Amino acid sequence: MEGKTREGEDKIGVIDQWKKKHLLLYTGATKHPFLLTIRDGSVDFESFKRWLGQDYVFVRNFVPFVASLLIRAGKKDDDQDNDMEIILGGLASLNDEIAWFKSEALKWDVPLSNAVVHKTNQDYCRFLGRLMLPEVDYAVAITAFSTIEAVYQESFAHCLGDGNNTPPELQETCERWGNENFGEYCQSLQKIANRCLAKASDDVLAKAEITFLRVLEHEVQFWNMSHGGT
Ligand code: HMH
Repeated sequence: MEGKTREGEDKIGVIDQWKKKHLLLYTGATKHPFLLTIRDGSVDFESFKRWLGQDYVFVRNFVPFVASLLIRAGKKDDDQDNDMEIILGGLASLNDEIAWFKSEALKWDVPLSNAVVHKTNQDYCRFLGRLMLPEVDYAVAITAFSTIEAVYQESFAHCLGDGNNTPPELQETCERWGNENFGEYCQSLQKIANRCLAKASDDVLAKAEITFLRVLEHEVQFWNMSHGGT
């Protein structure tokens, strides 16, 4: 079925199918015990500070990855779907995010320069680097991008949901990724991914599914690292 649109899969979308199929892992990434402590207020602030310092490093590696997608979106001759505008918006919000990390780190007394980069984080950043290689299909890289953003959106939105007891100091963090605008942006990314995957060959589709799973595993590891310092 090379190059052929997958009939009947358009309604739910490939990404949502994979979320269902791999629900246990998806839930592990989006309702991780670390996030549940932020939600119920029992969070260890040392863990939060560890997350903050490491995530700053991650985001600095994430920017070139997103920039590589912007370049690829600009080269596509069938970009009638505004991929460029959506990815550019993502880069703009990453610009804000880096500034936010810097001011938040000052507040929490977390050193950002010369910080030791945890092995878990290094592995995740290397994974991002590999996704920038020219042989990686746009559909595969966009799937990773969409999933990376969605995990944070769902994780932090859950901390803001009914019955939460999030510490006031962490409210802003949760809103950064849990807010409605960020949710809509994630929906747009998922739409791009679904559109690419609907047109993808079986081979690319299989690679994208593995990449989806790898992202979830890296996200779980990242939370584990923050939570327990493992
Ligand atoms: C580890 N995953 C990680 N950090 C982030 N900032 C995001 C996803 C979302 O941008």
